[in-house]
Amino acid sequence: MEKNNVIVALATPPLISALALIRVSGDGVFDLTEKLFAKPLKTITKRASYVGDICFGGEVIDNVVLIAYPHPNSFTGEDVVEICCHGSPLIANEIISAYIALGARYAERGEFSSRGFFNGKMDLIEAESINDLINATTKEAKKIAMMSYKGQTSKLVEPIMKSLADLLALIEVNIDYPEYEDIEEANEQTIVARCEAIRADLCDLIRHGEEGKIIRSGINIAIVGRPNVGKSSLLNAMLHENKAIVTDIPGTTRDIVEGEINLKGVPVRFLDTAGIREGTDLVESIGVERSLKTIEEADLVIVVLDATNPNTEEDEKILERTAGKHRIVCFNKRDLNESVEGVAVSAIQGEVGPLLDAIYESLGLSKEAYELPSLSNARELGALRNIDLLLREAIEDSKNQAPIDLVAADLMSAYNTARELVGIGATTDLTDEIFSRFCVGK
Ligand SMILES: Nc1nc2c(ncn2[C@@H]2O[C@H](COP(=O)(O)OP(=O)(O)OP(=O)(O)O)[C@@H](O)[C@H]2O)c(=O)[nH]1
Ligand SMILES: [Mg+2]
Repeated sequence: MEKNNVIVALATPPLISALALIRVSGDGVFDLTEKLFAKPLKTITKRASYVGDICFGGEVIDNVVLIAYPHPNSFTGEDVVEICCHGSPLIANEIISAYIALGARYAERGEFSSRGFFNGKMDLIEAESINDLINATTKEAKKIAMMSYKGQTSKLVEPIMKSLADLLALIEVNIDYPEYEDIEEANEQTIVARCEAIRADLCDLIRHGEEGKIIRSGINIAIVGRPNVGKSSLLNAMLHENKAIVTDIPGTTRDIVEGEINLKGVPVRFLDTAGIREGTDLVESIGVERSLKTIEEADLVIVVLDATNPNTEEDEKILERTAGKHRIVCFNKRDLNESVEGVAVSAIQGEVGPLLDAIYESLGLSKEAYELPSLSNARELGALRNIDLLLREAIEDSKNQAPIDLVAADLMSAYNTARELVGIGATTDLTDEIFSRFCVGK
């Protein structure tokens, strides 16, 4: 990405709508804009808004609202212009083309946010949260993303960074001034105790992060069982929609049928699968293969049994196959057998509450998970786990009387990982990877 040159992009979808927003940012954006919009922007010192015509090649393109943000008080930290025009893709294109004709270029994905990050307007966690904010599908996921956007999540990393820096400083002083008696000795006991204390905080962060991840991204649940136990009926009952075909013919479902619900703020995606049995026709056996693959990939498996006949050989096989998975065994058709014990439901009567409760309970979410900021995306959780791994190595090395330099090297890597987590000293490979997941205009 070239730095500082003027970039332009449509920030709203390219559809007919009431209004559209175009963003332009970079050194010289006010110069370019003055060629299209007859207001003196170069002299402004504070954010200002105008109403007027955008003209190019002697023609009026549109009458717009234009907001000018002089640097550094803008989203990117550069001079920025936002143009709110009528929501016609044609008008938006003409304005963007005029800028490009004057020397601007079309922005790459996430380039506005990336510039904001490199200009110190936000750290990496805050920048990533913009994507989470836009992609959140539940109120709860949005709330967690907003906490990150407001910088509360980044603050979680500060105590870890500080404890690591303190420990590194202590080791350094001990190496440099071994003769000093009035400084704490960096012996095995001190190092192990301090590393364990940091690990305890890290483990809390990882636990909260995993809970946050569930609230943010939800979970995938496979509904499996032998044919005709009522898997598709169960899916329909939970979705309150006749999404999957239901018949009394075994082997009705051949492909995966998906549906999503919001379960107390958690996006839960159900995958209804083909009934698992042997010796069927080609299409059905491909369906069965897909069912088995879905079991492997799901976060949680619901094994559906028929309450009137829950112990067939096929049932046993499915129970065996799913034994190692996070699973819930659910008895359907309770209306035909009231005495069945365990998680029992009647899809046909729409009585699926016990199953939904069991699903929610199995997630093990604490109340605070909805209220507290958390480091919950894959990159953040990966970094936390790496720091923990490095700390465990430092503890091991320390206990094995390894040279102090080796212990310090582990701790230094842990410290750098924590810094990179918030974006300090982040490599451009990492930032390119992150910002490329954004949309253009963001
Ligand atoms: N009495 C009763 N019948 C049910 C219930 N749930 C489903 N059924 C009936 O069981 C039959 C099979 O239902 P499906 O939902 O198609 O079963 P499935 O497990 O998806 O079957 P396959 O797709 O063939 O694997 C249909 O006749 C349903 O009406 C229930 O709770 N009670
Ligand atoms: Mg079915």
